[in-house]
Amino acid sequence: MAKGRLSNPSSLVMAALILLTVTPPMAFASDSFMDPQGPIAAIQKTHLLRATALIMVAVIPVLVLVPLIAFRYRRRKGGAAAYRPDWDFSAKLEFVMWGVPVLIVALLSFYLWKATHRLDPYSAAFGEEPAVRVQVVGLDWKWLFLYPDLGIASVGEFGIPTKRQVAVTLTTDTVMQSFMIPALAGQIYAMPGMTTQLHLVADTPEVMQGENTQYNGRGFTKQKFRTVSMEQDAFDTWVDKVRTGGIPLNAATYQTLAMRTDRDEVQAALGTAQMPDDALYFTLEEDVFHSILHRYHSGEALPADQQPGTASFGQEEQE
Ligand SMILES: [Cu+2]
Repeated sequence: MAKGRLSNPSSLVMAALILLTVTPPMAFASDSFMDPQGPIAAIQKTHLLRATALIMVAVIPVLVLVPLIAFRYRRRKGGAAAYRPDWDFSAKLEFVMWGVPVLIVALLSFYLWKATHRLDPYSAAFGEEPAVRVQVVGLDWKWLFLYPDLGIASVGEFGIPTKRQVAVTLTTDTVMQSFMIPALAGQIYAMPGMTTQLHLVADTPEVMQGENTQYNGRGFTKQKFRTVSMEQDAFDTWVDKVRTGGIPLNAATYQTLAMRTDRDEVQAALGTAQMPDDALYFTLEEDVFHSILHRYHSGEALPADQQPGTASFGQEEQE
C-alpha cells in the first residue's frame, strides 16, 4: 500500500486488517474458545452460539420493525396507515411482547443450568482414564507447573497428554491471578494460601496459548505460556526431556524464580542450554506446592521478605 493514501477509508480498513494479521510469535497457537481444542471449550462455543441465536429471536424483529414502523407511520398527506387515536390494548400484541421474552429467558436458563453443571471446573467428567495431576503456582510474572507424580516442573511450557483428563490445582505465591487457556477451558482464579481447581482435556496434539487475565504489574503482558498437548508417547518423551534437562527446584532456585521478574529475566538467571529459549525445566524432589500453600497457614502475617511479590523479597532491577 502506498504511503500517503491512508486517508482513503478503504485503505484504512486494509491497514487495520494488515495490523490484525501481522503475526506475533504465538499467532499460530490456538488461543480462542471459538477454535476449541477440547470438549470443554467446544461446549462453551456451542453455548455462546446457541445463546446468541436465542437472543436474536428478540433482537432481529426490533431491528427490522423500527425502521418499517417509522416509515409506514410517518406524517404525510393522504397516507394509507390507519389513524386510531383511541386504541390502547391488543391482546395479540401483549401476548407476543411478553410471551416471546419469557420463552427466551426460560430456554436460556435451561441451557445455562445444563452448561454450568457440565462445565463445572471442579468435576472430572471427561474421559475414563485417571487424571494427570498438575499443580499450578502463579508467580510474578510466570506460571509454575508442578507434576508431583512425575517429579518434574516447568515454566513457560505446559505439557499435557491428549485425550486424558488433566486435573489442575492452582494457587499463587503472590497477588491473586487468573488462569486461562482459552482454547481448552475457561478462566479460574488463584489466590495465596488457597487452592482452586480446573479440569482440562485436549483432543489432538496442538500448541495453545495460556495466560493470566488479571492485571498484576509490569510483567503482566509476558505472563503467557505455551500449552502443548501431545500424544501419550510424545508426552512421555517430553517428561524425560524435562527430567534430564531440568535443574533441581530447591529453595535457592525457587527464590530466584519467585522474584518480581518476567520470564525472560528468570530465563537469563536460570536457563541452561538443555532448555528451550522460552521455557524452564526443573526436577522436583520435595512437595513444593504444599510448602508454598502452608506458608500462609501459620495464623501469623508473613514477613515481607518471605513474601514473593514484595520489594524486599525480590527487588526489581531499577532501569
Ligand atoms: Cu480466596
